[in-house]
Amino acid sequence: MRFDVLTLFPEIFTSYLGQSLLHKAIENELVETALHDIRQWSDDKHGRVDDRPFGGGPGMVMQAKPVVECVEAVQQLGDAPGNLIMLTPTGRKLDQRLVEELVQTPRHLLLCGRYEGFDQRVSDILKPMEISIGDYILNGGEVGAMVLIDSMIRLVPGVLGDEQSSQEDSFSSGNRLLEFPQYTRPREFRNLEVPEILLSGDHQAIARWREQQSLERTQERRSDLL
Ligand code: JCH
Repeated sequence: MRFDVLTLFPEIFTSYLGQSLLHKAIENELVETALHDIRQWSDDKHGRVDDRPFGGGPGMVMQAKPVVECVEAVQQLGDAPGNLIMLTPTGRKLDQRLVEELVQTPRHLLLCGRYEGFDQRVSDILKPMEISIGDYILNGGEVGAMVLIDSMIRLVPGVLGDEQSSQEDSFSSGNRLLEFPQYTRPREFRNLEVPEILLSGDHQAIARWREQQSLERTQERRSDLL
């Protein structure tokens, strides 16, 4: 899986990409990432890529020319142009079903804006897949791009230590229930005991208890999932 990230702030990604799970996946050549600074496609001597909105209003808009030219240059790298994704509050809402769809494609270009977003002609020309990570406004696309990378690499075989765990997650297509509660040592903490059944060694009974907990939690917290 290859990600090309197009952004005005590539340094936002360096700490995240150096994180151990992802770092190992990059070392093992399961994941490849490349950062591209959109400002390098500015033709302005001060490196500006934004301008005031036609029609007036607050804030600035990212200009079409540097963005479109940056995307086209990055598409020329590598063997396939890749799937172009624009992070935007007006896109298709991200959910696990969409994540599972996206991992079927081996290369993605993640286009991150700033200011009040892009000149409409970026979308008109490049026809990107427009994705929102949720109904709230961020200051730019970078956090959304990291959410996309993070949710997708979990599904790349070999990236997680344990192949099963991503399939058993809440929201994976085989599982429509919330996770059951988990416990680890010690058996007692601040007078709170681990449920007796988890210490019983009765694997069938444990599986039934967990299923019941998942159902109750989903009913109470996320009845929209049922
Ligand atoms: C973004 C902004 C006010 C945009 C600029 C680029 C994505 N799910 C999600 N929430 N927010 C984003 C997102 C993605 C890219 C950009 N901004 C800031 C601010 C806007 O209109 C009122 C639009 C936000």
